[in-house]
Amino acid sequence: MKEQLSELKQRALAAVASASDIKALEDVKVAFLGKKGELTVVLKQMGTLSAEERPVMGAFANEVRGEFEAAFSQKLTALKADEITSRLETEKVDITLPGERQKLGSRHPLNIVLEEVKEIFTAMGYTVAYGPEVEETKYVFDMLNTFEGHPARDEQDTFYIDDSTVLRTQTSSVQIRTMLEHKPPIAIISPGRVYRCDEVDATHSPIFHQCEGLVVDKGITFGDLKGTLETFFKRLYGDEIRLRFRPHHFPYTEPSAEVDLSCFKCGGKGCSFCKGEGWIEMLGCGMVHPQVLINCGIDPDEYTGFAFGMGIERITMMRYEIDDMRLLYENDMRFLKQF
Ligand code: 2NM
Repeated sequence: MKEQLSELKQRALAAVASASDIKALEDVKVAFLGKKGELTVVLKQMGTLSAEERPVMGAFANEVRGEFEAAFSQKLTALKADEITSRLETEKVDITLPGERQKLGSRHPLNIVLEEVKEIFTAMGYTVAYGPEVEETKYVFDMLNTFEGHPARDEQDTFYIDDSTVLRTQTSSVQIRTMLEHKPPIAIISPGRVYRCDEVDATHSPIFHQCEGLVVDKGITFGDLKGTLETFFKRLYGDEIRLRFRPHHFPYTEPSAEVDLSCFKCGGKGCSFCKGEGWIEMLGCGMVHPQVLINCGIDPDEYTGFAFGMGIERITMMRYEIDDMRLLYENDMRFLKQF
């Protein structure tokens, strides 16, 4: 048995030494020390030995097992180290290669301008108010004094969901909702998306953005409206800009006006951008019609107010000298990267 064990030991150690990877090494262990392993089989034969031989052979067998296990764990450590070395070799990264620059987005020009509009008005004490884009006709038309038969209500001009629901054509419905919910003093702007049945061209889009404003308090006058808009546009476009108020008509304001700005390109002399006029039409405004105040539960003998509405696209196009509105919606990177 001693020779058998010696021979086994030689073979086992040789097998450990020649194992080329961890899997092969584990297989060697199973072949010698597993349940049906060669050494296990020999150890089971111990019972057939005489009482004198048994402890001697037992001690020798344990020595063989000890040597095998020592060789095994040494080889395992070596193979693991080899594996790390070869992974470091094959997976190495060249840290001297130039990095790939992260492409940063930029803000959309409409958002840049809207943020600025909001900043100017909040600095003047206004609150920003929002409301639904799918809106009840009573908030978009009726309460704003825009009754049946008014062209703005026409199916040709407005997207109807049903008889009493529309995609809002202006954000005035937000002003109405605010007046219904809050007592004066009120000073809000209501920016947001609005919808009109228009064909797309260089100056029209069925979806565009508006920012309306509303101030209601005791003793508010047309002079407050003029001063507010003048302050606003000078902060937005610079002190050189001049405003011109022209009489106009809106059902929800009385008196009403349209406001032109002196052309930012020629300063008012007349050029191709302002079509020789020297002025560019910018927004509508007026004193809130007493009936609109009454509709919202506000006493027009006690309170007066002014309101205005402007297109964000128009302000943006003037600000950046953009001559086609479609550029604002096409998301062409060559255009957007400039902002
Ligand atoms: C405009 C022009 C003039 C306006 C009026 C009101 C309200 F609710 F107070 F009656 N909100 N917005 C208004 C006035 C809007 O847009 C061109």
